[in-house]
Amino acid sequence: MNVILFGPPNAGKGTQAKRLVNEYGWVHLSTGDMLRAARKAGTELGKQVSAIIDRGDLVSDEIVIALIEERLPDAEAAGGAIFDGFPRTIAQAEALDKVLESRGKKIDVVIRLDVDPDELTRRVEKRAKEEGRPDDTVEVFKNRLDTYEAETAPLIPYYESQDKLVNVDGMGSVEDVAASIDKALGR
Ligand code: B4P
Repeated sequence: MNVILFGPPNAGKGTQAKRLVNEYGWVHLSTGDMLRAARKAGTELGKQVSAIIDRGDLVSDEIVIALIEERLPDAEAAGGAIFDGFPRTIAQAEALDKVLESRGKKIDVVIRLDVDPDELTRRVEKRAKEEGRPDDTVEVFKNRLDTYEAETAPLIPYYESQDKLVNVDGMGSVEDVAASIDKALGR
């Protein structure tokens, strides 16, 4: 099973991905986590992307596609993957389709978490207190939301045309959203 968790910044993709991975044993492929880990480890890649992440801009397609490709064998061994925060552009989606096809795989379902902008802003403020991520300021969040609308929202018609998009209400509690995702996955 290959599942994409899709939605605006702070919609709860990472929160739900972690739960699905614990429950079903799939591999969690979060490009955000991979980039933050590279920064923490002080690698060349980490240095290259640090300022981009802090501004709330997108890292280049080439970088994130390479990060994902590297982890696909692990996902195949585990019997599935949760793509969290990837793809974020049409170019990333096309590259993912192509690389999966070359391995005899495909995306099965795209879960879109629907959360209104006021709630997204409340979650930024909450996570800023809990985790202190440098990109969790209201100003950076506004840039991230604009970037989402311009670069990532075009993936909605892309996956609709493949008949893979399922909309899930992301406004409820973490447990309610989890139950809706399970239903969408037929679990
Ligand atoms: P990500 O790490 O993907 O960050 P995110 O969109 O903020 O998080 P998410 O939706 O997972 O929210 P979470 O569960 O944490 O990206 C960070 C940066 O990396 C990007 O800006 C970009 O620079 C770069 N990047 C990553 N992928 C890229 C790509 N493919 N291409 C280019 N650049 C890329 O939840 C947020 C908060 O809400 C938490 O505090 C959580 O506790 C809370 N919450 C969750 N669910 C809730 C619920 N139901 N009710 C109340 N609160 C909830």
